[in-house]
Amino acid sequence: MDILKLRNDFPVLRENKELAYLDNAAMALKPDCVINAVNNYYEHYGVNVHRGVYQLSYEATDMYEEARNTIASFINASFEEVVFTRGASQSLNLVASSYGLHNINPGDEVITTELEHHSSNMPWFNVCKVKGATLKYVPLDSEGRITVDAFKSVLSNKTKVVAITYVSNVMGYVTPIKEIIKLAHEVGAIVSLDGAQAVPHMNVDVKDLDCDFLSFSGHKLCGPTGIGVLYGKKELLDNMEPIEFGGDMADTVTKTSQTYKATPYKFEAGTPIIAGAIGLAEACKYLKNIGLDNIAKYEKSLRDKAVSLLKEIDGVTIYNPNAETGIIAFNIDGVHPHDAASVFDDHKVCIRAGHHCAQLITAWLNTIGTVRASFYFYNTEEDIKKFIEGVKAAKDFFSQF
Ligand code: 7TS
Repeated sequence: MDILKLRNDFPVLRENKELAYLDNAAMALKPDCVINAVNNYYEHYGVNVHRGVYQLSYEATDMYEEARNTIASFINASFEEVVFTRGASQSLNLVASSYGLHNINPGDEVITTELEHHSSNMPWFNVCKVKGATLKYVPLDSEGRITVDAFKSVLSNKTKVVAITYVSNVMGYVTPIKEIIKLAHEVGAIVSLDGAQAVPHMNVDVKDLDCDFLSFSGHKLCGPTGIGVLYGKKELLDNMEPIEFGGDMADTVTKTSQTYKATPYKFEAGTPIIAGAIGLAEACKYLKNIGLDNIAKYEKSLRDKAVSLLKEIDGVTIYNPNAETGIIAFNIDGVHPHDAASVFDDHKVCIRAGHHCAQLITAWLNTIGTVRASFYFYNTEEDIKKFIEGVKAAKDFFSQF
C-alpha cells in the first residue's frame, strides 16, 4: 500500500495538509472516484430509474442495478439479497420491525450485548417490550469482550434472535461471530449482525459467516451519506413483510388487495437512493482494489504504535489496549472527554468524545464518556505524532486547573 499516493485520492486530505483525521469510526472521507461517480449520475443522467420508458432512464436503471451487483459481490451475497436503505440504523430497524415484530412471541428471548451501538440494541428492546419477550445480555469478560462461553451462558432453546455487533464502535473488539452464529443456529435462532464497523475494515463474507442479516452504512466505507445496505438470506427476506409501502415496491393494487414486488424491491418504497448506490459501488471497488486484508493489517499496525506511545504518558486510561482494530478509547484522568476534544481540535486533530451512541458500554466502563481515535488506511505515522502531541497538550492545559 502506497499511503501517500492513496491520500492524494482524497480532496479533503489534499486541501487540509495539516489535518489528522481520526474520526473514521464516525465517517470515512470520500475519494475522487466516489465523488466523480455521484457527479456523473447527476450531471449526465439525473433521471429516475425503473419507471422511465426512455433511453436515459434505462441507462440510469442499469447503473443502479449494476451497483447492487458490485455491492453484493463485495460481501459475497446474491443480487436479490441486497436491500438498499438509508444506512445501518435503518437496516437494523428494518430487521427488528419486519422480522422481529412478526416472529417474536411472548416468552421468547432475544440476545444482545452491552457492546452494541444504540441502533443495534434499541430496536430489539422495543420488539421485546411490544411482544412480551425477554432481552438478555451476554456478560462481557474483564476486558469488555464478548466470548463464546459467555454467549453460551445466555443461549437457550427460547432464543429466537441474536442482535450483535461484529466490531464494537467504542472498543474495536472483533466478536468471535462465526462460532456464535453456529451456536445460535443450533437452537433455531437467527443472527442480525451489525457490520457497520466491520465491513469498511476487513473482508466480510456473508456466506462464510452464515449470518442471517448483515447491516452496514456506505458513509463509513468511503461511500456517500444516505445509503446503506441490509443483506438478508433470500429465504428470510422472501418471507418477511415490507414495513414501508408506496411507489416502486407495489405489484398490483386494487381497492381490496395489494401485492408487492419480489425481494429486494418490496423493501425499497419510493424513489431509490440512486446516486448513493452508484457512489457506494464505486467505494466498494476502490477498497477492493486496495485489499481489505491490507487495510486491516495496516490499521492494526497504526493502532499498536499509537497505543504504545499513549502508554508512555502518565495519567491516561486506555480502555481497550489489546483491541484488534483501529479504534482507541481512552480518557485523560480528570479531564472531561469533551474538554479534551476541544484541545485536539486546536491541534488540527479530529477525534470524537462522548458515549458514541453506545451508552451501555460507557456505563460498563463506569465513565461518562470516552475520547475515541479511529484510524483508516489513509492515516499515517505523522497523524499519530499529532495525536500524541494533542494528548500531551490537553493533559498540560487542564493540569493548570
Ligand atoms: N452500528 C455501529 C457499530 C456504528 O458504529 C454505527 C454508527 C451505527 C450502527 C449506525 O450507523 P448509521 O450510519 O446509521 O448512523 N457509529 C457512529 C459512531 O461511532 N460515531 O458516529 C457514528
